[in-house]
Amino acid sequence: MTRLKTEDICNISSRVEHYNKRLLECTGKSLLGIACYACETDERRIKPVIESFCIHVVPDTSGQGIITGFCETVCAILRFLGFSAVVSEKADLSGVAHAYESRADAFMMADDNRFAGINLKNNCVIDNSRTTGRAFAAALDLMADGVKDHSVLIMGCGPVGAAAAQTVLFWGASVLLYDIYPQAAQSLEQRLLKDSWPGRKIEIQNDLHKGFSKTRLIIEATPSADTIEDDLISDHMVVAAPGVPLGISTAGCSILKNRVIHDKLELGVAVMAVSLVLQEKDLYKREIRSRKQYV
Ligand code: 2YC
Repeated sequence: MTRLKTEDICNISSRVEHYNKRLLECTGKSLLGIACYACETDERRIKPVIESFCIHVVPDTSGQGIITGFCETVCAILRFLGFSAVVSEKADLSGVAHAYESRADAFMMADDNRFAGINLKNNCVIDNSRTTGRAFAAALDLMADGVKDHSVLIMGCGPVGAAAAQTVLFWGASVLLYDIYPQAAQSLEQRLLKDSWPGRKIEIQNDLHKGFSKTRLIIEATPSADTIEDDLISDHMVVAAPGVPLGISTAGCSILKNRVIHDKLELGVAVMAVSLVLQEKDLYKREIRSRKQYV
């Protein structure tokens, strides 16, 4: 998991409107629209609830401590979506206790290992890695006019890539699993094969060049830069890239134009927030069901 730096996130708040417009150009949906699509719900159902849904973003001083601007950026994304969100004046347990005492609907918090949202009414825990994988799978599905019956190359088989793989499988795609550490791809393959995916293939793809020749649909979820070299980028490739740093160069992005989506917080936070509102009953239950098969 890449730890964000202040310079990674310092422009997000001021550019969220601009990013929203880019998402509309690339996918036909807004940040909220993509989040609802990822959660298989409808904006009309969510919008009436959002304004009164209060989320506290609680600073966490443990481990390597506070990332300047992190909580404020998460809060700005939530407010852009229409949520009643605040950065807690208190950190750590004091901030969590304050969220309960002020009857917040949920709180979000990130230490060095996890970034999670917790619904204080039903105790649902929403994990950023899972929501980020789901969010970028949704963005890919929208940019590609549907992943169903296609293969998707999953670059990076960590928690984000795993969630993206599961989501595109849900939506009828086959997956090619690539990781710089073959055992990471093998372990994800084994976990995914515990579910049944009739008519879909789950294959390990050790050779990236071959992977790019097999499919134009890519989830780039690695923590490395320059994983997709410019000369491998074709003008019909579609890339959803949750990996930090972005694995594609500026030149590569100008070849892809509206067929590449990347951000460092926005989409994952948006799906966290919608998932918290949804009470996660259906999605949560389905994930629990499938997670039982993963453990
Ligand atoms: O400011 C704070 O409260 C810090 N404790 C926040 C630490 C976040 C560490 N995690 C990350 O940088 C990112 C997550 C946003 C998702 C993956 N890595």
